[in-house]
Amino acid sequence: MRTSRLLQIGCFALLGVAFMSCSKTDVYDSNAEYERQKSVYTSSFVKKYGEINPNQSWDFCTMAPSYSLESSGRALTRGDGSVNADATKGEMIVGQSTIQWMFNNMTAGNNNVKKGEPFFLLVPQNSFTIVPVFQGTASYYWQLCMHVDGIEEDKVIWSKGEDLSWRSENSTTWTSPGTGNTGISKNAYEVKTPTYTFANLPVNASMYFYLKVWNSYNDYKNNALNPRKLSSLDRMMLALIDCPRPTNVPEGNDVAIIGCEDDKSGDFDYEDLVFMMYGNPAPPIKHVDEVIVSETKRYMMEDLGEETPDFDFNDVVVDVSNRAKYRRDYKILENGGWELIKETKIEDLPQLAIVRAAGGTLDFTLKIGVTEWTKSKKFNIKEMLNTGWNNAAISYGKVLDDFEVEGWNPSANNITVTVAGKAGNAVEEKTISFPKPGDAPVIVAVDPTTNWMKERTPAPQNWFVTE
Ligand SMILES: [Ca+2]
Ligand SMILES: [Ca+2]
Ligand SMILES: [Ca+2]
Repeated sequence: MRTSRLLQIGCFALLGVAFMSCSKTDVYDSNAEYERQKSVYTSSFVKKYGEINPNQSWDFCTMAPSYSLESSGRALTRGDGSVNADATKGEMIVGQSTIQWMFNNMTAGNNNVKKGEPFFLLVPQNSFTIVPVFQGTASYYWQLCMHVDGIEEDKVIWSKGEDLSWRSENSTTWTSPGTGNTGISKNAYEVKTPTYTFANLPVNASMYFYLKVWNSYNDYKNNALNPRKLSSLDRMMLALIDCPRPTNVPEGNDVAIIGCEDDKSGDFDYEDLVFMMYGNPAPPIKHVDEVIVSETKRYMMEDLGEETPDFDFNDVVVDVSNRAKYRRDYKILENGGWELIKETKIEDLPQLAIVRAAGGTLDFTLKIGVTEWTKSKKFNIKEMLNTGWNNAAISYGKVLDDFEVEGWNPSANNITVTVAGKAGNAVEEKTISFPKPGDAPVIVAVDPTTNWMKERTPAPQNWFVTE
């Protein structure tokens, strides 16, 4: 009784100010319901992730530029059995002459940036094989990935340390460098390594390699935010095409050696990972004449649809990009190689949004800048899309839908999501905007290299707790 009298008094006192909004009872109730949901959410968040630092920003995105080629627009999926990025795995022993050749051409600690000209490749008609041959000394953890135009999901070819071992000349013991700081020794006489043969990629499609890099193996295991993506399109790799053919690569094959640098501010010796690529012929290596540079934020949201929040942050996942197209001019060298002379912006491209996942069961409308997108216009509201519900596979390259955006300001994060009430209950409808520092996050912004969570799996502790 006492409480309600106090409330009454408060209401009369505020009457002059609050009259306009009080008269619209539906809006008033809706706000009250939203405030209630937010406070439930906040206390659940604090219980799970701990007290919120009042200065904590929920924008973790680095806006690191990422490089891509203009797509031919062919959409090929794994559903088409004749075209896929699956490799046949084998094993090979790489002998000392190849390792020595590599050491001579990519001496550890030598700056080889001049050899690291940007490149992409074309898928040949024949099969070709990728063979890791060397792992340098670095605490970073990485995966070698391949993007092929027309194939939705990028392929992880090989992860650091995987099935790799070496032995010195007079030893019969094979040692694995593992996932940590240890590299392959300079005393390596032979390297025992997996081989990956690709035979079903779309012929003549463009492809490129990149390393996805975490600071440590633990960071990878804990799904740490914002792994770096270092690409052959951005001179983070070098290709040497005159490598002598090792004796156990069949005659008729061309052999290229590709070296990778794992750090944008590193030493550019390109020997952090070295792999061999062979085929008859090997995939042609081309210079990149036009490249699209994107700065992308991945927004991941909770729709506040659950009484007990699950913090899977996959109820809406949308990538929004600023993009521009650049032309690159080269000097063509006598040996057929090339040297990048300059890079010129040709044009700004429209801002682009790609809806990646929608793991909620309430309809919603995204508003990014001035552009709107509503789930029910394209999908069944109840369907949980690309979040691994019922053990379905998540495709992190999937484009559920894409659309041009106007007026997005990445530093203002002017994005909202209006979520319908359960069973269309208008009182429960709410509009969620990007959280202020110190508020419990209903939306977070990350790099597009960060994978979203599987359905009902809470985001890891390390996203929100920094020690
Ligand atoms: Ca290096
Ligand atoms: Ca959720
Ligand atoms: Ca969900």
